[in-house]
Amino acid sequence: MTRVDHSGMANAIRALAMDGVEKAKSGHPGLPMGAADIATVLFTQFLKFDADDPRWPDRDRFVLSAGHGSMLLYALLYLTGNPEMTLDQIKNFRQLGSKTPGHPENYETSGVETTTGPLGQGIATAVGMALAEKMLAAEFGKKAVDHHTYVLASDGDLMEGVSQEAIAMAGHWKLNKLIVLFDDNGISIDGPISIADSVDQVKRFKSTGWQAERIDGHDPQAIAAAIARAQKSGKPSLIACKTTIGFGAPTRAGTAKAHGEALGAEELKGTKEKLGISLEPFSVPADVLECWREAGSRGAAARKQWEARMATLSNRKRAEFDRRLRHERPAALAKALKAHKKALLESPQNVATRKSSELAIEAIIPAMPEFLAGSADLTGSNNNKAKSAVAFSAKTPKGRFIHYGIREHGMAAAMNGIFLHGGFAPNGATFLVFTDYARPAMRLAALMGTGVVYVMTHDSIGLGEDGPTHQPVEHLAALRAVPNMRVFRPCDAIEVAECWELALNRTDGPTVLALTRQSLPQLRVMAPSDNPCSHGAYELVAAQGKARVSLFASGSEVEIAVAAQKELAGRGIATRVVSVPSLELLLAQPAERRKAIIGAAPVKIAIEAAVRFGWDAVIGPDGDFVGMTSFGASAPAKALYRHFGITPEAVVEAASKRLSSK
Ligand SMILES: Cc1ncc(C[n+]2csc(CCOP(=O)(O)OP(=O)(O)O)c2C)c(N)n1
Repeated sequence: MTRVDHSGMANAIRALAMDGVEKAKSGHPGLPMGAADIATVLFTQFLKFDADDPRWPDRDRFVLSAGHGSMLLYALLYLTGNPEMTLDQIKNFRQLGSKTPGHPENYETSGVETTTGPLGQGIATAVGMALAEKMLAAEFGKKAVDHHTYVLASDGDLMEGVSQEAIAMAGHWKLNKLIVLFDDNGISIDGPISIADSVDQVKRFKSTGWQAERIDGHDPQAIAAAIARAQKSGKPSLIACKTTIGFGAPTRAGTAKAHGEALGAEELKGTKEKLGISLEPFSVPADVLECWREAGSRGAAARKQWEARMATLSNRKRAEFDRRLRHERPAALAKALKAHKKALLESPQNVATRKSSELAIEAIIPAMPEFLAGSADLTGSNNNKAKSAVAFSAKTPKGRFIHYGIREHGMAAAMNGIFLHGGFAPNGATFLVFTDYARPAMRLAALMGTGVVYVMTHDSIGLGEDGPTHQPVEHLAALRAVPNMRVFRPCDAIEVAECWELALNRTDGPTVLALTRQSLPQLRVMAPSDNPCSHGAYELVAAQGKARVSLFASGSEVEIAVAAQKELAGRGIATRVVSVPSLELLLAQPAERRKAIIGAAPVKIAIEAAVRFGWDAVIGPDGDFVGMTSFGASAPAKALYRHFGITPEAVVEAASKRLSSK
């Protein structure tokens, strides 16, 4: 550093963090104050970024995994000159509508790569980003893709279980461009972490296939030397940076008191005096700001060089790269699915929907090179690996199927990172019941709006013998309750193709495809270009005459509804069947359409091999529900459907009872 020394620059971060938290009267000053030296070295000497163009595709990614330390990131964005991060935004920390929310939100603030806050998510998401970088570089070459992913992680990040899943994958895949800076301050909310943890993080990471070392996190030379070593490593790197939380605070430094509350006027004054910072709130000396702004524009040259390199690619390759990064789907996708549906109509497939999904994937893959499937060790059961798909590995980075291992949570978090990085449309698979193991990352997907697809097979008691531990009953309702999560439970091969199409074209939020283990008949005899699943539900079988009964069902229970409809019609009771591949999408339709689909039949019955929760919105509190009220049991599927009374006979009986009491 020339005119301004390192500590002057680091202190600018500390000052803004302290003042921002003080004004908001809430927030976390301790981490930004402790990690300011690490961040200063990283941003001024290593991070490849251009503050003027925060979305430049070949920028290095920086993930603040310890999202509670958000003021660190906001201070860096302001100091380096991100056009949207003004000083007023810093002053509005944690206020409604500001670009400085309590925890970093990727959809609120340019320059924030991913939402963080739930500890462990950031580092796990970053693994997905580094994976996407490696795969995209293998496909488009280093001219186009050659950047690092840096993470700042805290004790809490490394204590969370998902971090183990994530680092194990990164080590196994040799994601050597992933560099984690561990803010090793030994303090969490309850006090010193020694009260709850005695893991040697350096040994832990080393045993997981990482390069790992310990340094003094307040020594700029040591930080720089360690990052330089990490950049040369053939493995992902952990740099455990010993720091003092709340660095500089006279009484709170090094204590849990520095973690998550404003310092208060006296402590703040004392800190500023100790560090030689102006007492004027939100003031950054002009020469310090100038140096920071230089750091912010340092990457402009690298960006221009990248643009020059991109200009040497063929027009076709360049256009494809841009399309992929924009998450724009290829024109060939719609054509491929249209042909696939036509073939299904000509030659119906009475197979499990997981198998129909495999058939759809086989049709999709040649049309969509960004399709990136994976499974948490259930590949043969989830049916989402195309025959042609090669497994990804450190040695085969062009492989487009990912064996995530038995790591549902790590898989879901990595998928977020893959999508956020850009260039791929990730889908990941396990059993529906194990969405419980992936939920925190699925929730973040919905919050951030990542267009990922979860291929969730074995979606009910219909999976049979594995029993209640494996049979989801509450999961559909739970997933439907997540805002911006789309849940599809298709009933046959045509609906599966339609739902895949909707899922892949949804790039602003995640989609769950709930698929069966057991075979189902192909019920659909038409595949109109206006995809009926796009409304969430549609009339599959019309009533003969004015309907007295409407049957609503999803997935495997549509077959039951159709059988009941036949029986009721035979008895002269006009009955219609409404297939409901997506309950929440139906409920989100404009009122007129929703009313038309739900209809006005006096008797409404819903059938789903799951709990009733949510269905009242369609059938009303007095409508009949044929489904589950308890956990399942271990037995063949047919026996279970009989045992739990989810049968055409039960539906017919419920309808008859209702009609006789009308
Ligand atoms: C999954 C999850 N659990 C709990 C919390 C609440 N929380 C916020 S910070 C924190 C721990 C703070 O310790 P550390 O990670 O070492 O951060 P530091 O004290 O160094 O700022 C906790 C428990 C959270 N954000 N995410």
